[in-house]
Amino acid sequence: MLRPLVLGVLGVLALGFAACGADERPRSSVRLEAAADGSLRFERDALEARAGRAAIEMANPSDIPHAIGARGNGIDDVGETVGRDGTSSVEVELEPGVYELFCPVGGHEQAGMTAKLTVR
Ligand SMILES: [Cu+2]
Repeated sequence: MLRPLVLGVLGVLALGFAACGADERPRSSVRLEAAADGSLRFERDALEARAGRAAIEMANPSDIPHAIGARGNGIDDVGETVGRDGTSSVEVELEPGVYELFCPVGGHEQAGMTAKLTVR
């Protein structure tokens, strides 16, 4: 279970966003949930956030394994896959623009498990 998380952290480091030193803790969190009824979607398909370091967290109330992924503006990162009552998260440095949130579990994104994140 730890490996995807480690890879996610390495991904962030590789992108250079963690290189600023002192202030590496997320300043805000963006929360969403997977559909509770097991359908392949998030509860919301559009979210907004402020620019800055943020934790994007997806709670999974369903029996279907899910994870959170974020891409856009040079970010392409996925959190660990979690089952019922788990939370998948990624830490990212958000800049103004539009990001795509998605579930990287096989076929879920293609089935529509996506959400648009607009950062101002
Ligand atoms: Cu999924």
